[in-house]
Amino acid sequence: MAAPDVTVPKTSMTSNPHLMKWIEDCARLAKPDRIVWCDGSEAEKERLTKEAVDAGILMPLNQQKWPGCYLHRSNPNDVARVEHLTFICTPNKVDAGPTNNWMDPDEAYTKLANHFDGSMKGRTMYVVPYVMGPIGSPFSKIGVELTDSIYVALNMRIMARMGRQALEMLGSSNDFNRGLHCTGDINPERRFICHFPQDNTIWSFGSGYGGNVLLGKKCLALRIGSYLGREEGWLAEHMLILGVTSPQGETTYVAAAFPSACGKTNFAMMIPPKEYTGWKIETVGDDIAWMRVGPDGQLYAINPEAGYFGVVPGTNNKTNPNAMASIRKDTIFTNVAVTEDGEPWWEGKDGEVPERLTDWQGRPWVKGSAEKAAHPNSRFTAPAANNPALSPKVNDPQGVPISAIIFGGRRSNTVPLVLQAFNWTHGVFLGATMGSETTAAATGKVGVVRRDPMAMLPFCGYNMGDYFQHWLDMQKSIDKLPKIFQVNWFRQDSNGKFIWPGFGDNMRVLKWVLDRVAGRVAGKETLLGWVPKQGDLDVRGLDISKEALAEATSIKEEEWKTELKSQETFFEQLGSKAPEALLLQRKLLLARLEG
Ligand code: OXD
Ligand code: MN
Repeated sequence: MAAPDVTVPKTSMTSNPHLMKWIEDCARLAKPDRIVWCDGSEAEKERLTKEAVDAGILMPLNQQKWPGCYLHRSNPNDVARVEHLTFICTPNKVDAGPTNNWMDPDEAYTKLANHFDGSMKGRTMYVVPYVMGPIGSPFSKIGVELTDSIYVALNMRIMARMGRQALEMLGSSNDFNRGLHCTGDINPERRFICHFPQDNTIWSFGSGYGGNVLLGKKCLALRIGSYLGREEGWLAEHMLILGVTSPQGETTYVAAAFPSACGKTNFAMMIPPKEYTGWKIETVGDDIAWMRVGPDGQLYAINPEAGYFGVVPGTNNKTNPNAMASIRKDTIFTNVAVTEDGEPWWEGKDGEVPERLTDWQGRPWVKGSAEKAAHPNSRFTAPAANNPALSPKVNDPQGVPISAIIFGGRRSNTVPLVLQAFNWTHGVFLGATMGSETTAAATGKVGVVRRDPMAMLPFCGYNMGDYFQHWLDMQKSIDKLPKIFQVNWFRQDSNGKFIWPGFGDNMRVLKWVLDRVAGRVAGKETLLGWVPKQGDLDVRGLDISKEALAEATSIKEEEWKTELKSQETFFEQLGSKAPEALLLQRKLLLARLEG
């Protein structure tokens, strides 16, 4: 093979031979003009930001009102995750399973190498070392992303513990995720997000959108993470983590899975309603939880991320004041609109809709226009440190003990407001049979119900049947099992209006969850699980009629018969990998329904 045109510059940060060799190999393939090590320093951030502004990749927003905030406009064909172009490349197709796209690893490496070949000519390759998880934590994993995107380097600096600290933690070890990303020509025909779990490797080509290119997030922390979790006996989940402290000072930690753009960030940063004076919610994480059994037999969770890559539209001082505070400085906005005064704007922002804006594609926009000014999947990348409700435990290497796990889909019908599983296996069944209406976070039709088990359909890096079995098996190693719940904030009335107010009022449901965890209230047994007894769901001060509450919590047998059919189709797809214990749960429910 020809000698590399560009040599990897020496750095005082590392001389790790495995890392050097891999960077050399990638440079030989992609042929960048320059290679730049990222150290994660403030000075580096300033330098890269200036370069990005000069190149038109970032646009400064109004620096008086939004200090350190910038706007990035992505290519309009590249605004969401591309599930149909995301592949799990395991030697055997069955190991990726029927819910993932699969490519043979040799074929994938060859195909993508053709795209990567010379793809960084004239460009800089940034070496972005990062840690997912607190520094020095036994939960944490190290990754290095090679990217030609300055936007990726700057976002990774917010989303992960990036730079020198990662190389220090890595030392001379060969145990790191190898991520190679090239923006290419942003041609959807040449876009591939390929995972090679057996090599702890990710190759991403042809996109600049966060979920496809910030490789620590969905690719490492969920797809590769879930694969490693099964091998090593832990769980990588699409879950927020929050701590809730009672007026008596007792803190309980809860993890909750919701599909993309279904309010994880809002729930994780929730401010309880005025009836809950003295209660406090603190955010550990808003998107991903890594959970392991601790020495005391409890399940502990960390948030591997260091920032929030959140959906902007709908965020305001009513729905999420803590998110509003989090994005007020040092935030990168992607695909929002801009006011004439250089402020970011989006649908659902506080205040009047401006008469005139520049829309997310840089075009003039006038009030009343049928088109959205901000893209429905426009995003903020904000440092977790900005969050006024940040948990003091966020950097704890041991994580936080999880007492309850909540599964919640976006369902306009069928699924009641809240219920508790009868036991762990039933809880795994509730998670495994979750359905949800699709959102703008992924390309494709919005609002279609699909099965989205544990909100992991797009993120499970191996066979979904094996994943369910892994969840079932975890029971044996956890002495104090978290209680499992299912919620649905999104039920609609016959006029298509949401019945439950959601947002801060979800505290009322969370309070019942806590009461059940602590054994403070009894539940009412139904076909589906335990639900609040009459009067136990606290609706003090809430403007909701008895009838509406009854509708939000109702269980309609006809709807459940349809639901069970859809569950059956899903389980059939998994063939012999569908665990017997879950099939049995479905049969038992069917018997209860028909009994
Ligand atoms: C995300 C997603 O960006 O789930 O978190 O799409
Ligand atoms: Mn997510």
